[in-house]
Amino acid sequence: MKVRLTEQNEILTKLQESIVNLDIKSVHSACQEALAANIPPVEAIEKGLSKGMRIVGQKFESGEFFLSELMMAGEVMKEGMKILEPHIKGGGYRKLAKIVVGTVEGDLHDIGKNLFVSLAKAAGFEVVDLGVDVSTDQFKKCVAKEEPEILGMSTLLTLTLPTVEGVVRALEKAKLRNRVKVIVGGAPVTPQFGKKAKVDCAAESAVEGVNRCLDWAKELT
Ligand code: B1M
Repeated sequence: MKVRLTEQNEILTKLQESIVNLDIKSVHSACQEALAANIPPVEAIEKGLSKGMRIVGQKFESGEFFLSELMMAGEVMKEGMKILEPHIKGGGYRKLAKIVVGTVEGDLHDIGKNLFVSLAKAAGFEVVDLGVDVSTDQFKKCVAKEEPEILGMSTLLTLTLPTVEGVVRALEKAKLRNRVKVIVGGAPVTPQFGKKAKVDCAAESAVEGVNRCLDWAKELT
């Protein structure tokens, strides 16, 4: 058992390092190793790849990495997700509820949002993914048209946090706010921000976010 755990930790470290080293070849092999060692794909993403991304972020902040490295890290992460995501198990499509989701205006980060989408689909939700750089008006119009039970927003930039509050205000103004639960996630999102923005959930991770959506779906039935 001890050996097994050590082996799994080594694979998680390999996943992390493949991101930090911007190494596509090694992310491919480390993801395959993770699957062969029965590491749950979400764990491989959260404890391996995402950890590497946080280190890349720190290197960017300290000036060791530049924008080109940040972009490359995004590509390496996406390669890894391509291998791991099809193995995320769930109940399959059951139309538990409909979720409209997107990354807010001014923000092009989509890896965390895409993870949320994959997990939500695997859990049985119907998902309308609006992509990145979604304007307040697009969110509002889509909520009016699609009538989802849940609206999800992702934001990775401190600068775009106020945009989330703007979307909530726009929903209130259009008398749509009471029709949807609103969930927000992303690196700068905190429970305090969630309260300020008047959202129903400020999720720390995609797993936590989807679990919250599952709780809401149960309340609906
Ligand atoms: Co950018 N970037 N980036 N970047 N980038 C960050 C976010 C940053 C923290 C790096 C840093 O300086 N330390 C910093 C933001 C600082 C801040 O505002 N506080 C930053 C910056 C500054 C920038 C630019 C401004 C750089 C520049 O141009 N000078 C620029 C902005 C472009 C724009 O959006 N307008 C920029 C660009 C980019 C790339 C395009 C090169 C690339 C993104 C590629 C892509 O997404 N397709 C990129 C990357 C890769 C990063 C880091 C390194 C990694 C982000 C990531 O994918 N993480 C990031 C560093 C960091 O986050 N610490 C950084 C992995 C992913 C799984 O995690 O998205 O956080 P994350 O999702 C998590 C949770 O947040 C949560 O679940 C996931 C885990 O389960 N979650 C949700 C997210 N959305 C959710 C939604 C939910 C629920 C949970 O419900 C709906």
